Amino acid sequence: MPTERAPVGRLRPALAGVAAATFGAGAGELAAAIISATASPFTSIGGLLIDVAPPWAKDAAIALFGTADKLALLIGVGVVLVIVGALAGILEARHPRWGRGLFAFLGVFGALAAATRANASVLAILPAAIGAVAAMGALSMLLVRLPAERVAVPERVAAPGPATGAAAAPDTSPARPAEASGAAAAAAPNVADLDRRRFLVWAGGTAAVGVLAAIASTALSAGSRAVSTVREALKLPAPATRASVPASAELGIDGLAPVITPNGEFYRIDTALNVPQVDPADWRLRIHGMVDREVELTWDDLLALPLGESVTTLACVSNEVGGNLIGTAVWLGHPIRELLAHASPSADADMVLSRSIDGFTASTPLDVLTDPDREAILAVGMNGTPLPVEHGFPVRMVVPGLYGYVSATKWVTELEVTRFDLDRAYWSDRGWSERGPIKLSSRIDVPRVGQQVSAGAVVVAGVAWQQHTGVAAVEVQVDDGAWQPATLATAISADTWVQWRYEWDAAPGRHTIRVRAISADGEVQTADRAPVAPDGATGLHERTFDVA
Ligand SMILES: Nc1nc2c(c(=O)[nH]1)N[C@H]1C(S)=C(S)[C@@H](COP(=O)(O)O)O[C@H]1N2
Ligand SMILES: [Mo]
Repeated sequence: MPTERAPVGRLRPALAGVAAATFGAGAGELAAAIISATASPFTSIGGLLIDVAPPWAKDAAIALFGTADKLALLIGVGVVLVIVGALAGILEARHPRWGRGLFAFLGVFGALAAATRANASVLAILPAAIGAVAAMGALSMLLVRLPAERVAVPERVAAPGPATGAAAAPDTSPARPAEASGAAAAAAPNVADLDRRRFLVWAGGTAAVGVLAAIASTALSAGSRAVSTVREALKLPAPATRASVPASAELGIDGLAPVITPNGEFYRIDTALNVPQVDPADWRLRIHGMVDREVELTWDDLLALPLGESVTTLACVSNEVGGNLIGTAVWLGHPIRELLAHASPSADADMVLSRSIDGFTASTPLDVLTDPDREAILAVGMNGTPLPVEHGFPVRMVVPGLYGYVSATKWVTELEVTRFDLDRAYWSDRGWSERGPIKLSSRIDVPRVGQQVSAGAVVVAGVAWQQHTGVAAVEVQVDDGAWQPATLATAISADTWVQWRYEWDAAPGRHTIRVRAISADGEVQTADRAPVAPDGATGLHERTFDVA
């Protein structure tokens, strides 16, 4: 039967759909930048995926993309958006309303994702809703502009306007036999070319507006940039007590991790897709739960308390043997035990669940936080500056001896005194141990991987750690020889890593160097390998060199 509904091609409707999706995404991001940065449909969908992803998927993403895993996720969300957009275009061209329905569904999904983010307000559903409506509108608008030759003939004839008025041109095109019937088909070559071009201009323009809106949204979320401005203008009070880093703690060997890690080189682990922006003026810490008195603290309250410097090595439970998810800083802060003493925890409490503005939580044993001999602090400073925004500005926790996931809450806003048998923290819900004391470990930094090693005297060097216990000795093994003592630099304290060096008389050929640490408790670092999950890797770090 001649075209009641002509076969509609797929390419242009798909293009229209992708353009409409881009337009909608741009509108949604722009709305989020104006209404609430945390309601960005893109990042809230990404964030939702991170939170619901099974642990193996996260581990695979980290293995595949390393610390670029978040970027990979956002690109993935973008690719899905393009695919769904194309699908919506094709659907809408065949079954009007189905494509728009798909966009509506996407909008509901985005709104749900935004509404379930930590600290979401009711306004959080707006950007996704606005984005979906924009995409639906753009899709309808583009589909009526689909080029003539692809549209059913009756509709063409019925369509008023200058395009049909130009039907005087004779059909000179043998290339379109399928359309060689009726007045509209006779007009096809010119009109269709014009329509095609017009369609591409509209589709391209729609997509471009979407991209521009997305760019504008990143510029507009500069509201968030205000926090880094506040931070830069900030001057922390002078420390009441200073930490001393003995010169002999630093061996100064090229390629060896410096004993104090510069802020810009400090590793970062975040569950949140965008770095939380907390203005100190709005910051509050609430200590509540199983306590006699609730305590609330403002930024000014905290700065008015005595702030002391302490040097602590922070380590991530996801650090592989030999890995670099570890760093040491001079932290400035106030002991958490003092604040807990004000709150007066009940006798049967055994855990503090700290909570971040981004929804992250950590479960820290109460006795670790109240230990008078351990500098578990609310930190405001890192290596002489206010905390960098990405390291928890304005306030984070630092607890010597525990992996970061159970202790080092950044952007901390709540300490809930509770019990391990009542509450679970973010990572404990995802298969990691509820307690995370740092395991004894050591690493070879020098010679570096791939470095040319010549026969003769070769300096081997690295770091060793077991925070809050301390390292008594480090030993090195060449091939299958006897374990030889390395020389230790001065340890800053038991809460920090210590550098070590070993002079190796290297003979030509292939050799493997292995390192192990012995703790102040007399524990010898085990050679038994354990994976990072659920409570930290074990095994010995080794490197193989071809000595020339
Ligand atoms: N709010 C928040 N705090 C957090 C995390 C997080 O994802 N969000 N990661 C934790 C983990 S797993 C580690 S190892 C340390 C890392 O701190 P850094 O990023 O400053 O090195 O922070 C901890 N605190
Ligand atoms: Mo971590």
